Amino acid sequence: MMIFSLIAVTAISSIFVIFPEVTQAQTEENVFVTHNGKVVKTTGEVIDPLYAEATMEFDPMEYLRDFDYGKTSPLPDGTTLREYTIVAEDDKIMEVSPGVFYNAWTFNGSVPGPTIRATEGDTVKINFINNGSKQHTMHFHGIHPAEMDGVFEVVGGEGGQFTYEFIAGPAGVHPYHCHVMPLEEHIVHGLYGVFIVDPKEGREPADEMVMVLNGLDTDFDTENNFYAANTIPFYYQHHPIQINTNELIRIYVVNMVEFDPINNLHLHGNLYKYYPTGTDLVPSFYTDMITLSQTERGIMEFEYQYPGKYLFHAHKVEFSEKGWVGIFLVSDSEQETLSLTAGDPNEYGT
Ligand SMILES: [Cu+2]
Repeated sequence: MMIFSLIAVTAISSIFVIFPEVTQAQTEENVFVTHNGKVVKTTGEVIDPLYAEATMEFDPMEYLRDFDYGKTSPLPDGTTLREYTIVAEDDKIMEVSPGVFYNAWTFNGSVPGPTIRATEGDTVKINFINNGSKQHTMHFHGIHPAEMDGVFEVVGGEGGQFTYEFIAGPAGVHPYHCHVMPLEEHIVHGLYGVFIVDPKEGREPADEMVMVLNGLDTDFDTENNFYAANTIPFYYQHHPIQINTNELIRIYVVNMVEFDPINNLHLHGNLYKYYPTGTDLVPSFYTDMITLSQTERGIMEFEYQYPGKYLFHAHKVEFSEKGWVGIFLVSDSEQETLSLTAGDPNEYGT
């Protein structure tokens, strides 16, 4: 405990030395020394976690299967209105790994923001409130009018508001993100999330999950220091995702890694059907490996035949060794069914 405290104090003190003061929003370059002694320049804002009051917690297991369907109400023409309130902030500090602090910019207090879900043809209404110190917007990928694109209608900080309203479509999985310049900075700090549009006819029932592939530039040198599926490096390796044999798994995967031109996803002991962008109901590939550029995304579907532990990870090994790796823990659904029915006195008669 002593040693841990000492390490923690040393780590925090070294951050204090590296970031001696909270700098104000500015456009001139800051020159500073990173954790590993490299001297770098950045126009980004450097916040000292010791002096930041707003900390945030993020639970990747909860995020994985959490879908925000909004507040629904019927419209006179028989279609559905879905309303969401999204609040942007840019002062949160998140401990992404022990002793590693990150100035997270958030939609509704998390990175990624909430997974917004609607059905094709629904009217989506987003009440956007910018409580950050900088200008932010919400730019959705998909089809919508120009003035709903979240690019030119910049929303000022300290309470600025804008209402985005459009018809959800096309069916598929799309990213949303802030589109204020410098874009790279606004994205890499965490202002992004997933927008799922379900086809009108629905999809086959499945155990559904969202995986946002992200990178964390913790020392502001425009290179990622950590990689992850859903923000926390190595999280699903230490907390395997529990699934069952012979059960359809559907993953909505979105690549939001900046700085590196590609990312990829390899699944062990299995292959998956892959639907690029999720816009077609017929899969384009049956593979164990996809490669994704920035904001490329799609839907993966698979079932495990055999129980056990299976890795999934970037096959760009640098990324997996810096955190983008996880485990599916597959339970035998047959055995579970057997053990449940074995105790049923009506099963064999009395
Ligand atoms: Cu922004």
